[in-house]
Amino acid sequence: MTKSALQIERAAYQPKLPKALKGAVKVQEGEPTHSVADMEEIQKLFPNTYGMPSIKLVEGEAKEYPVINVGVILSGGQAPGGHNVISGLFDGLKKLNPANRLYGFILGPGGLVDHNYKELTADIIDEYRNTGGFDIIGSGRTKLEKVEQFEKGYEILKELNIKAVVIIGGDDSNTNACVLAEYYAAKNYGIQVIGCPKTIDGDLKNEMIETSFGFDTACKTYSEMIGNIERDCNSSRKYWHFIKLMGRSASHIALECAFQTHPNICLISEEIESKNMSLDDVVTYIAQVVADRAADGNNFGTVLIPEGLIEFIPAIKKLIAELNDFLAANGEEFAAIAPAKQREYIIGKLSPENSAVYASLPAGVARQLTLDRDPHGNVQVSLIETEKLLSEMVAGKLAEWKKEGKYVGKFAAQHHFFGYEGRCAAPSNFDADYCYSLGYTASMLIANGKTGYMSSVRNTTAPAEQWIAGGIPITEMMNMERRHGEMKPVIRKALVELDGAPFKAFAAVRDQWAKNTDFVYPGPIQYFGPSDVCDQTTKTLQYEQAK
Ligand code: FBP
Repeated sequence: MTKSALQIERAAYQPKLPKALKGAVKVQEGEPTHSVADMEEIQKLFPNTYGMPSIKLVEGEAKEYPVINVGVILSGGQAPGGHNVISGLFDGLKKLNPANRLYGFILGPGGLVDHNYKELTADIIDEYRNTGGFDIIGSGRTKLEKVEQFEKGYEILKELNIKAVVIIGGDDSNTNACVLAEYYAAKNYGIQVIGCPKTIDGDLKNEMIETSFGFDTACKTYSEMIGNIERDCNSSRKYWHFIKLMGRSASHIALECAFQTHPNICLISEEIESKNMSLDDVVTYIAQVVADRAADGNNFGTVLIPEGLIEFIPAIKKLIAELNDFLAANGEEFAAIAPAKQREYIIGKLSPENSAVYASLPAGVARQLTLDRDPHGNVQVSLIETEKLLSEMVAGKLAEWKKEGKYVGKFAAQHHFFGYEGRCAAPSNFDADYCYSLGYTASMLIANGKTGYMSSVRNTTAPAEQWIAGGIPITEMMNMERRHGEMKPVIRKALVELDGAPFKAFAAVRDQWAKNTDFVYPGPIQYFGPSDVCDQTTKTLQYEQAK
């Protein structure tokens, strides 16, 4: 692999570890845990892994550990730092016993089922230290839920004498990890399963999981680009830039990028839902800011739009819920309908209320809502061009206001979607350290015989030395939700909390950002230089931890 000068320098970076992980480690158990909701159902579904205590890793006495083979899987969307989770896991395993071996399953959970794997040796690991991407073994979205899949996986685990599997993934993938851990425990197969919290979306977090890895780097990468756009925008003063940002459901990425760049508008899906706003309300809000700025002579600005917005507009959310159930039951019949007739077909099948909402949507968006779901049953919101939908509707509203004499300005829009641009960026120092620590922690949970746990590293706004490593039972994060038309146990997504410190801080300043041009241009992530430039965590984490 040809490397850039930065990659060569960066390869030598030694990620920081919490103090407790630097030497021999022992487990300190906390109180038994309960699921966040639906306790009875979750306990019934996970009799072997429910109620386990949370775990803290503390300094212990050196001891000998038997040789163990471990498998690792990268699951779901890419997130900066995945390679460091694997290098931390590898280094931890080798420290426990140099004869330990690590196998990577290729292209996600499918690799386990299809027996597609490779051994990850020191030479391979060294090539990937502190790099972005998941290309060391690739990733995939295969959902592990069927007994045949678990059994196929077990065949290869037995063959390779693998006693533990680490699944690096988001909420859906860690749900898979939990189901797999429970199955192998119930069968007494002697296979441990440990999860690691990954996703740029930032929605896999709770009391014990402060942040998912990749959120830090992805937000900094998007913020650099938003800052560049803002500077361009403030230089030519002739465009409104509509910027959609990844984050399937939650608006954490948009909110964090807003803190870093001070756009004129940042929509927060969770607020739109709680205020029961219609699409027209959202359009009116944006158009009003555009009109107010135009009145001050400013025919330019920036709007940040969370990717999942459309699903949070209550009327559209109801429509999607009915569409999900309908398509889960009638997918084949729908697929057989000629594309030109599909809209009409759906209108005829939905309840009157949802049918009316569906009929009111622009054709492109209506079509996108019926496209294939991902393997977890989610609408693929990254395919819906909300940024164009909104800017077209704002243009329409402004044209009406112009006729009525309520608006005197010029409106020209540019569109952007930042998602894939940030998912494989070289990890920031924070993500490099955090991921390495998560992987290293996973090795220690394995060595201590744990299964059904997620690797956890806390106190992350303090210097890495003071981070607290441990494990949280995955069942603690679970509740029951409707998926593919059925109630399923899943990890509860952490959405933006409207009474949380980050949102409140944003709400207090957004009107000033709307009126004034207070753009911030954060520039690129820095890997070498002063600590207050290179080691800053996200503002979201700073607000959350300050409470
Ligand atoms: P994960 O939840 O698996 O981390 O993926 C999140 C994400 O990056 C979303 O932000 C986005 O909506 C989605 O993946 C895109 O999926 P795909 O990579 O399959 O296009």
